[in-house]
Amino acid sequence: MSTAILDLPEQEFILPGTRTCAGCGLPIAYRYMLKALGPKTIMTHPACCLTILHGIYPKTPVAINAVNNTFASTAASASGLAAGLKALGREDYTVLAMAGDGGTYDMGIQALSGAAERETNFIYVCYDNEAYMNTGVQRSSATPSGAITTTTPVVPKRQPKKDFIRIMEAHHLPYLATTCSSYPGDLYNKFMKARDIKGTRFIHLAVPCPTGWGYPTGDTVKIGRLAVETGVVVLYEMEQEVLTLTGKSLSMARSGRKRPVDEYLKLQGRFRKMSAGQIEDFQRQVDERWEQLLKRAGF
Ligand SMILES: Cc1ncc(C[n+]2csc(CCOP(=O)(O)OP(=O)(O)O)c2C)c(N)n1
Ligand code: SF4
Ligand SMILES: [Mg+2]
Repeated sequence: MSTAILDLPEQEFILPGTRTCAGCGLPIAYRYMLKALGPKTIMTHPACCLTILHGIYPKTPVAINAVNNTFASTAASASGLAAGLKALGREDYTVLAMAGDGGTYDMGIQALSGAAERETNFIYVCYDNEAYMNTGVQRSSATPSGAITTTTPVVPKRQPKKDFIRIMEAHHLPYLATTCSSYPGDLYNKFMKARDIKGTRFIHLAVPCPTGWGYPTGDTVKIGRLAVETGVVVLYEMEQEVLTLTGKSLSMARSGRKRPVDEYLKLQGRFRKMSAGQIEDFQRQVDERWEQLLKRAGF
């Protein structure tokens, strides 16, 4: 069961006044993540919208220690932090590495893969807003097919989203989970669990982005919920490689009810050029993945 909002710790680690766009899904998620991980957290991140959230040195709204690293080196930086804490006998601290989809699916994959295979002790979070948002919405390998970006401006992206979660699964991690900023209780539970496990823990965090996705800033929570309710994003976790559906995805599996993807696509400007055939294809891909996950979760 997801933790109820009223049962979450009251201590805040993000103070009012971040520099993200109005309606951004990222600070919502980050707020609950840090409530779960607590003050004994050292984080490292490359250039991305999270850097914007962290602010300009020497001022920051974030009340934990943070390292700003270079793009391809988030996991290498986290490996260094983990080794340093071990040498100092301070393994009571959690090392959190966090990067966007561009900084993970594309540029960070090599360092992350190496560290994960060596079972290096950190939590790695890929927050996925499905494009290089910070530099003006360029396509990444996480951008779904059918989306318009500034580098796919006329003809929407043709290639499907890279299945990065399956790539991370292939590393035999002690803990892997997916979550979404629209479900703070689900998100909180998963970070609490990840905090108490050793080795490389990987969390894929879906965060809607009004600026890059083209929807009104007040609809971020609704869009994230629709992503899950249509099966575009599936909430699950894997402990020692055993897959369990969680939260809304679990209740959808039990009820057998899933909304059509069109309800999610039609609310976002980035999908406005999709043809009926492309929407059908998108639906088919979502259905296939959903069926595979149901099977693996024992439904
Ligand atoms: C090596 C390198 N290339 C390019 C950049 C420019 N850059 C800064 S942020 C960014 C976008 C990052 O995209 P993503 O990782 O998806 O995070 P988001 O901005 O979407 O939050 C880019 C391309 C950089 N800082 N370093
Ligand atoms: S571009 Fe998107 S992800 Fe980045 S701060 Fe703005 S709303 Fe958030
Ligand atoms: Mg991104």
